[in-house]
Amino acid sequence: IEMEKIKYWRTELVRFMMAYKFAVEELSTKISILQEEFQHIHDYNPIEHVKSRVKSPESILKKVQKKKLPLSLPMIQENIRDIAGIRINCSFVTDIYKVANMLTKQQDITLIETKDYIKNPKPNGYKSLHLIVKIPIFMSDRVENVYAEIQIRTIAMDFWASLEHKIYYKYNKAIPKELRDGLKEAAFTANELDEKMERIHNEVSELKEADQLNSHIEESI
Ligand code: 0O2
Repeated sequence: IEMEKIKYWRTELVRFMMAYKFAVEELSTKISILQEEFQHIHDYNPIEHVKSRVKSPESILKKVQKKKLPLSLPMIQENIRDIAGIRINCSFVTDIYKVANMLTKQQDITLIETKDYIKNPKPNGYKSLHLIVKIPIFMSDRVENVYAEIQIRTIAMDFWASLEHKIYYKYNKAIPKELRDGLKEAAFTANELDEKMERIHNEVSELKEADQLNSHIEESI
């Protein structure tokens, strides 16, 4: 009987983790399609880089403890919503919202929650757009609707967040004040860079449009 139980649990656990692997794969494919098609139609790619991961069982258990959840698969499935995680880096802030919109309007993606840390940055300076979505995974005998977290940010925001993340863990979650101040200043500088880059990008786009219009006029006369 014990062996039977272990076998059952093993199958269920592997199936549980598989659903998240499939969710990441499904979302990655959706993002690749957007990248390729957008490039073809608009001759421009709003997505610079994509990273994805399935949270490790160790990290899931840590979060279970932190959130004081009972150790049951349905509870984990309902309360830990970032087991499947996708991070998208865009070149410009406006692209972040374009990409978010292109994904959330897809029929099989249900938007559950938006955390806009770009409009409302965290006190430490953290900026990013987080979407909690739900997507169906079609298994052989059932459909699992699983949560996934999509983080969308600029390259500058991502650069900042990865450094802050490293420092946060290096100092065991208690960053000294001078470093915190330094990071806040760096977040401000990253924001300035984002604004400058977007301004230049818009100027170039306007020039390109004017050029196209001019050659169009020249062709027609
Ligand atoms: P890790 O180590 O990256 O996996 P939740 O705990 O997810 O239920 P919460 O904390 O409200 O609820 O979620 P939120 O604010 O959307 O943050 C989720 C993730 O965003 C974090 O995952 C980080 O990856 C990232 N994040 C949020 N705040 C910060 C920040 O101040 N600095 C950095 N560098 N990243 C941040 P985890 O699981 O907390 O951590």
